[in-house]
Amino acid sequence: MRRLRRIALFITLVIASAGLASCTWTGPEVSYFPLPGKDLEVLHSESRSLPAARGERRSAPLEATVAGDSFDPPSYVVYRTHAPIEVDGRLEEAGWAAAPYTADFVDIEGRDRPSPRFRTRAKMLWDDEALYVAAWLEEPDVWATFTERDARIYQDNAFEVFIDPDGDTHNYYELEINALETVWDLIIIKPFRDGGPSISAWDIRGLEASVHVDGTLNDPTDTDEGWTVEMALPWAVLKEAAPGRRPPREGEQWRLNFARSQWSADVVDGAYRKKSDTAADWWVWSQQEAVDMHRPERFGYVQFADAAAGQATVPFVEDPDERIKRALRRLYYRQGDYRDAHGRYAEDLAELLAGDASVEGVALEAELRTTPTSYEITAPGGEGTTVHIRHDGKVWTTDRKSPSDDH
Ligand SMILES: [Ca+2]
Ligand SMILES: [Ca+2]
Ligand SMILES: [Ca+2]
Ligand SMILES: [Ca+2]
Repeated sequence: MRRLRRIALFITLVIASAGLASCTWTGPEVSYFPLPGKDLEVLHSESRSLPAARGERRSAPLEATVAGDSFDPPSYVVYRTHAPIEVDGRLEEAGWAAAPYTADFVDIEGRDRPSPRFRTRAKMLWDDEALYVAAWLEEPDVWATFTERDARIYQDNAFEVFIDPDGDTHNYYELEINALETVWDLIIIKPFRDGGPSISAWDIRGLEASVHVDGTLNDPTDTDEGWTVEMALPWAVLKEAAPGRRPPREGEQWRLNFARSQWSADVVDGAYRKKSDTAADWWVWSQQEAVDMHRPERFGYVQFADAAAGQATVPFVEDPDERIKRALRRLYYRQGDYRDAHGRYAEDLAELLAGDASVEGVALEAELRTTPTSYEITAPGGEGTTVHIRHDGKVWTTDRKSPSDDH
């Protein structure tokens, strides 16, 4: 234990020497946070040395990471619609009326941050053709500027969807839309912390996306109510990175998150002008614990139900392996910090204080295999599975009886 303390102290000193140690830590995982004023880059083009949110700097020694995991992911059961959805931005279909709203969006850094100024909620439905997404964004000043597909839509006020069908944190989709119905769709091969890249040339062929403005667009002379987004994302595209390369089935769960970028604007000569010296607010369905949407392990859970919306109430069922994945994710972050401090990955789980990595009482019996350039940590999951995580963050499950898998 004394040796572990020394290691932790050493890491503390390394962090302190980087000028980061005087900060308060509120999250469960060690990672580097963005530098002030760089939150756009964090969200959309970052390497692992993340810049910090809103001028804050936070970090912590390994010893401080043994606190409980504050991540309490939201879940949503997606029901079927049997009547067609007309994607016109108006949520007038009976299916939408019967579909529940998600919880209200919260600040991207979590519930300890101030509540969003404006309300945002979303709904989902599905049928054999597509996943349907709807959102309501309260907004007194509806404005937008971008008109070209694959522009950096988040630099306007935008609604964003992130989908990781198999939950491995690699190969996930991002879709953004502004009030002019301009979209940016892309696939992220790996989160930027793990090397990326993202590919904007990837398009959701057959995507339908519409906006209805409850008020007036780009007209500051009145006060608007907000805007609604309605979208159809075809399974023909979403299945590409899905388990079995097929649409989901009853009971299956995908990882998904929603976000909203919200900028401040002035009115100059009768038109909106985005404030250039103010960072955006980011409001999300599933909080990310940092100003970084590219932590797919923190997306929410959606479970697909064959029941039609309004016809039944299907309970969400937590997969016990997900808690093991959360514990392994802590070790992944600790390995990254260990490597930053020592120039190599730890070869012994004790060096990562793995005994403190369990999540909510779930026993973690992890094994670590380290090579000079990589590592993989495994742990038994529930019902005969083994859960894996490796140096580039990919996390997956195999059947313990047949260790071969498709990864
Ligand atoms: Ca509609
Ligand atoms: Ca994936
Ligand atoms: Ca694209
Ligand atoms: Ca207006």
